[in-house]
Amino acid sequence: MKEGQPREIRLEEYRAPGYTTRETELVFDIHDGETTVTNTMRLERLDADADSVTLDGQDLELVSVRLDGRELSANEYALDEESLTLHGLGAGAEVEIVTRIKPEENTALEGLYRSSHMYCTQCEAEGFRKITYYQDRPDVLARFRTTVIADAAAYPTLLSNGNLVAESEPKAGRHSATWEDPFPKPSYLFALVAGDLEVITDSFTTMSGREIELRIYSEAHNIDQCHYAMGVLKRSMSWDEERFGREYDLDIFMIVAVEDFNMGAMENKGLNIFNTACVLASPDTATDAAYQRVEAVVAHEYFHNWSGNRVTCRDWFQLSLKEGFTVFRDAEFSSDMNSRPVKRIEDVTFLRSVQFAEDGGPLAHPVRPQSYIEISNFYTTTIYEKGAEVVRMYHTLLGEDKFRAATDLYFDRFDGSAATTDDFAASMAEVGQLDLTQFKRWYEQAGTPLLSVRDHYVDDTYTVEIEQTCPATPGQPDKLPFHMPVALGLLAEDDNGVQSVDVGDALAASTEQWESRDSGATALVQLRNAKATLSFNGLTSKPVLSFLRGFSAPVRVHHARPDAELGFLARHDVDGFVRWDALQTLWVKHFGASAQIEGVDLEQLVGDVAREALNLGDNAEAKLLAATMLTVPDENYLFEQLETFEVMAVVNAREAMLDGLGKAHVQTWQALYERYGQEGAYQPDAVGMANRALANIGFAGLARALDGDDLADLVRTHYERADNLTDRRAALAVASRHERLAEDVRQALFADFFEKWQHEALVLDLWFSLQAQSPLTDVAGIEALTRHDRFDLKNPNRARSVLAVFGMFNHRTFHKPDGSGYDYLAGAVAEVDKLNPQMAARLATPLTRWQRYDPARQERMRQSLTQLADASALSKDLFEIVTKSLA
Ligand code: B3K
Ligand code: ZN
Repeated sequence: MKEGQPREIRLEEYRAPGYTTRETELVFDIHDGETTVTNTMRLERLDADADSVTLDGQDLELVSVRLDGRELSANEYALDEESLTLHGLGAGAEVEIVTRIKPEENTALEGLYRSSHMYCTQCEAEGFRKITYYQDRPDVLARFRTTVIADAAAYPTLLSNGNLVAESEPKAGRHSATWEDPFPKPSYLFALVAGDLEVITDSFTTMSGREIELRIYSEAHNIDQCHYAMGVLKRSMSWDEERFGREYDLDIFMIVAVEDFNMGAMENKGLNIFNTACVLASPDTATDAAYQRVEAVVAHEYFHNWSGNRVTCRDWFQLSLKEGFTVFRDAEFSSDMNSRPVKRIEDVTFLRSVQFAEDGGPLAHPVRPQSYIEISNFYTTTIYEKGAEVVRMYHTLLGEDKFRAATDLYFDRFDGSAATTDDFAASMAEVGQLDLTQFKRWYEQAGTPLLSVRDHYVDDTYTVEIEQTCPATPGQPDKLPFHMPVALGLLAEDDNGVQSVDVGDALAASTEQWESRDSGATALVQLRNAKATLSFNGLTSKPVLSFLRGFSAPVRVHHARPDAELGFLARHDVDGFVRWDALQTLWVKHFGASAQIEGVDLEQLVGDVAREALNLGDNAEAKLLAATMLTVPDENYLFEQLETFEVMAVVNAREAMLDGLGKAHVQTWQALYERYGQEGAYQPDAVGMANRALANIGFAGLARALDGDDLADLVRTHYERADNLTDRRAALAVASRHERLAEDVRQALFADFFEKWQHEALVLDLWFSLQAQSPLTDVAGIEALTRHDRFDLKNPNRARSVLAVFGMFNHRTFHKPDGSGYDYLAGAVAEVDKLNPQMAARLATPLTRWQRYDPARQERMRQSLTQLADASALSKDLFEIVTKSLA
């Protein structure tokens, strides 16, 4: 530990601040090598007993402190490594603090730092304290006025939050700009940018007729790739008006793209700062997945203007209040823009592969955690994605109209203030007329609940029994039952084909409250008890249960049932999610220990879906759904779904299955490849994406069936005729990992790609990442990638393109039984920790999942973690992750 024994912060210790800051005036005097920050705050007493205030500060050089205009001498305040305490403030005071910082040396990318030729900030959660001494907590909301002064030639663009109120002409080569943000905000939403930037502009007229100026800034070489994001921004603005009644408030909205950024993007008021990976897009530089990421992230950050900025969080334990809600909002937006069932399937895939792993491992924590050492470690899939599932459950329980009324109430009631997840729940309960006391356990108890389902059919009566349990998690050995919505339906087959049973009519007895949805096709059961029983009457044969439609609650399901029922659901259910899910259950069974599937021929089922996909015309939604059905679950998904497994057995069985499928349906793959591979000019829309998805499934299937020159020709041709990165990537992905492809062909393709795209940082990231995840790349190969002269440990995108990708996706090398993969990652994490603790803590994630592997691997993973803990002085970030995962 660099900073002594780390302090644990606990929710129960929350105290409202004794003083607040009403106005904050900042002046940044930027010089190369050093920036001076003058911070003038108007403090106001909130608690009559308070007389002193402790300001947070880290890595700052304190130049001076003034209280009501008088400079204090050093014995008039208390200063330590993390804070500055001032006394005798009375009912209110003006405090002026001058600090000096060195953004050029800031490799942690927190606070004010330099990225390529520009200066930018990242303050959430606790980066503002690296700029000046301040009450760096989200429940202190102030109006900010910010002046930036810098060299006029090197940094012509000077930005901060709010509206531009003054600009100076260059004097002695320096100029300034002053920005004023009328909306009170916590320090984590502060932002500043100074650089030589290009801009594209547009405008949006709000529902009340106000004209908003929209600007996206980037360095000159990226500006052509900002237009797609501008379109997304405008669609997000109008969607938020329609769906949530939320109108934008300032006169200007800006996005700035920066190359060095720890995460995806940041919702600073009126001045969103984006990782280039989440804002740039063009056919040659962004895959379809990247376009979708840009769409989701631009929308997400914009939506934070209300869910996060206008209503913020009282403390960081409430993080999911803004993140879970905003992820729900962006998911709804993406569903409305593209395909609802496919978006749902993608989100559930991610939840099951990543969040379930977290929730079942040593770092499991509730959606509202009880304590933390470093808040940066709590920007997790539990806070974000499980948090979004909790919001989705409110939506399901209340229905769209009441949910909307409840969010209106929440925004009205808490506008301009800092709220809690309890406040959110109270708005939902009030409008929905629901008692949500039990529901709130979703915020308190960690772990993924398990629903064990049993059903039987006797004398025209079909009975479903559901039992819920939740495994123990660190610090929480016993769990109480959750309140959750379970959507289910019944299918029956008769002479006329497959019918949906009217469950509204048939559901005769239930131990739980329920209601009919989808005109009787679905029953929405409110599960509250540990055990529930539902009986359906008047059925002439045993129906097929379609359970957890739309994935109505974030749970695992165990249901011992005939495989044939799963095959039936995969073909016939009305719910796209359940169709996909039934097939996944079969896959998991296939790759599991027993591996015996009866009554369904999986290979044939896949072949049928593929053949049907040939005749879907331009129905983008059906084609995208088919593409998800044709995607065999990846290893991380399987690792999370299987109870016991051996890594290489799963990897090898999966490869064998893909080879088998390739050979079994050669003609169909060929037909898909040809049918959808030549659908005219590139379009980044749903139809274009669906066509590329199916064509590339055809291409990959075909490649599995070929070898020698045929294989080389196929891959080369696909690569050469590609007019977009999605197809080019598909060709390279096959090239990177196909064992039967000649080495010289593989190398020639990668060399050509490098040659052509090395000037596009994000494309080069892909070049690194495809090699890092290839099972053909061993540890020496990973090391060689990190020695490449274009590798850069300080750039998070580049570092992750090798190190994160290696630990997450290169199972063969990472999990090599001798433990060399684990040791390598641990060593790399220690190195990164010296530069960028937040990134180091993230990169360690694959090692923290040790519990799910076999005993020998568990032991080796723990050894690597222990060595990491012992060998170096860890940052607070990494210390927390390593010690908790070893506990
Ligand atoms: N709120 C930011 C995340 C900040 C992470 C700080 N370590 C991005 C987002 O969720 O929108
Ligand atoms: Zn967010």
